[in-house]
Amino acid sequence: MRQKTDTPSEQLSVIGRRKFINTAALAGLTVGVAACTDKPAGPAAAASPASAAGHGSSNGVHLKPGELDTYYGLWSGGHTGDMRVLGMPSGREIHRIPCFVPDALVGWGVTNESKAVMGTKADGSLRYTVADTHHTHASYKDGNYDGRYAWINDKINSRLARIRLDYFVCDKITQLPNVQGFHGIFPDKRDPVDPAINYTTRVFCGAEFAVPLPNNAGIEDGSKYRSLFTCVDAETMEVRWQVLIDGNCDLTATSFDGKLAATNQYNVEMGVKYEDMMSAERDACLFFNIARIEEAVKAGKFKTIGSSKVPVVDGTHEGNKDPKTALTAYVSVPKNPHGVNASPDQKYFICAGKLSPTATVIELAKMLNWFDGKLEKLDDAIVAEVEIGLGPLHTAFDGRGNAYTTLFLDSQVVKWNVEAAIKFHAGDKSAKYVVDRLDVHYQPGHINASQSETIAADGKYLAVGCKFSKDRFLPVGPLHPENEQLIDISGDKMVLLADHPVRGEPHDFIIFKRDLVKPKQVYSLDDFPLAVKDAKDSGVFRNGKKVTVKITSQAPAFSLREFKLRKGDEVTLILTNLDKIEDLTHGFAIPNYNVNFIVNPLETKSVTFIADQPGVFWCYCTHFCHALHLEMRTRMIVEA
Ligand code: RUQ
Ligand code: CUA
Ligand code: CA
Repeated sequence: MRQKTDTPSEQLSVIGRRKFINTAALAGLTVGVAACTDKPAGPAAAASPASAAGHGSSNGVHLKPGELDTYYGLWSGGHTGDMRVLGMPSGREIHRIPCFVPDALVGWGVTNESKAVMGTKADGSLRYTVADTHHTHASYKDGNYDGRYAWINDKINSRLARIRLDYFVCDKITQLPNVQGFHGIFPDKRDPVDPAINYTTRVFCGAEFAVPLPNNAGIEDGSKYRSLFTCVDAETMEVRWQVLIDGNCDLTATSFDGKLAATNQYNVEMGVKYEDMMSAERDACLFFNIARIEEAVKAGKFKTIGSSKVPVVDGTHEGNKDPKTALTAYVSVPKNPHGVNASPDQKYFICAGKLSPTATVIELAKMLNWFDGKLEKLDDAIVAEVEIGLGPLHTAFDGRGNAYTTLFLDSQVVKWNVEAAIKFHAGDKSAKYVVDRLDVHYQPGHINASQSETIAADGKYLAVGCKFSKDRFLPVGPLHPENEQLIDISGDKMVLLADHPVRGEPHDFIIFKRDLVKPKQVYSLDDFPLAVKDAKDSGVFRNGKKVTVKITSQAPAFSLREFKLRKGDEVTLILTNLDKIEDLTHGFAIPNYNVNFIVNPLETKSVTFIADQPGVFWCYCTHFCHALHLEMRTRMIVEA
């Protein structure tokens, strides 16, 4: 069992013993993972759920039939390329929102409407069918979520998708120019200049991999590759501007006043091999002065790269030496940091150390002072750099001054007090900043608390995305699920409440109060330009070889009992679901034509295909809708 440490001094000695930095870090990583394999159940596992009964949480986790959750959770699905919607605290998966990759349930990537969002090649086929989602965050108003949008990234193809939180569907996808390995995202929380804009209007995107600029120039020399930080307009989803930087981007954070965004940098070395990327003792947390960047763009102080029209401003060291005009500031943080998170008291950004056993606390007011020329040394903005354990990755908050950081190598969550850490760093060695430690199972990456990065952080639940589940679930062959663990943080001690196996490979997530979104369950016919508003408008409309089939669904029948086509026709089939009551969804499948999609109440969708196979094809309803669901079909007759 891992030794628990309570006082900062005890903790220092233990960390000292286990300390590994420099070149030992990678070896340490392997040892850390291996050592966990036969780790006995920790104190947390031994604590019975009943011990949480005092907070009422254990009851909350196991909802009675018919009871609803109190929070929504939005989870990125990793390289399944989707977003998951969970009810919390039960952890029940309620929905998957397809965005970047095709989805057979709803026909995402099959219908013309979804293909238009996803992007197609000249021949009409999908441009991409793989994706790797990492981070998801939602739009803000006055420092809390406003229920309009969520965004999610695709690291493989550098795409940003937007999810409408009224219908829980993806409505726009933007591919970022000039970058690869788009990783961190965060919406801004208000405008840096205009006080009337107290809500999200920008989404910031960090590119992790450096590439030649443009990507067909200077291919061999890796030291010349560059990385960019990108701003996307939250409404139009157009790319507004980019910043050319030294080093790379990783995770992203934004301040509550709208003035600052930051990304942690683990590759200030600009290395192309991992040994190079971990050769420096310190990397950086790179700050962006949003108002100044936008002034520079307005003043025309930018260039463009290759065929992209996006303005690119200079955020390099060289171009930003004078604090009073600087667009960027590189704050030094220990070796290969990972997450950067904004504390809900609006005062700090916290960088986790990853290859350093530390967390670094940067005070935002001091950063603004530096940009005003009033802070002598940039690194004086660091108000704490304290040891918390091995492999720190991401940090969540309870709104009571405590931070919760995942320790990948220790397989723990450490709860630490930010103000106490600041005191300790300032020289008060009696300041006990580590409040609690809890073993998790195993190797945690992302972590988030209910309402964590909002001014309404409520300190109730903590979810931890454990990358390895090892022995926690029934074995199902070589591929293990991940283990999303739920922790009660309402008391002084963290209490482990539940394990949930999840299909690979969730990364980031947010958890927010259910009343912050107002989901709609029935569409409006007018939302769809192609809607077939009346069953009487159904029929086959021919224009040479181009044929439009208009059809409606109303349980238990489609408006056309049969429709006739000729071999070689280019067919666009439009289906409107005229059922207008909640939960009455129909499906439409065409055998041998690779077509299946669903239509929700009052929704319209279309598909286009060539009628290249003559014969009779029973198109049938694939979504259970009625006692006569099996009888709900129509005949597509293709004449040779
Ligand atoms: S990163 S495990 Cu892709 Cu979110 Cu930190
Ligand atoms: Cu309509 Cu099943
Ligand atoms: Ca580094």
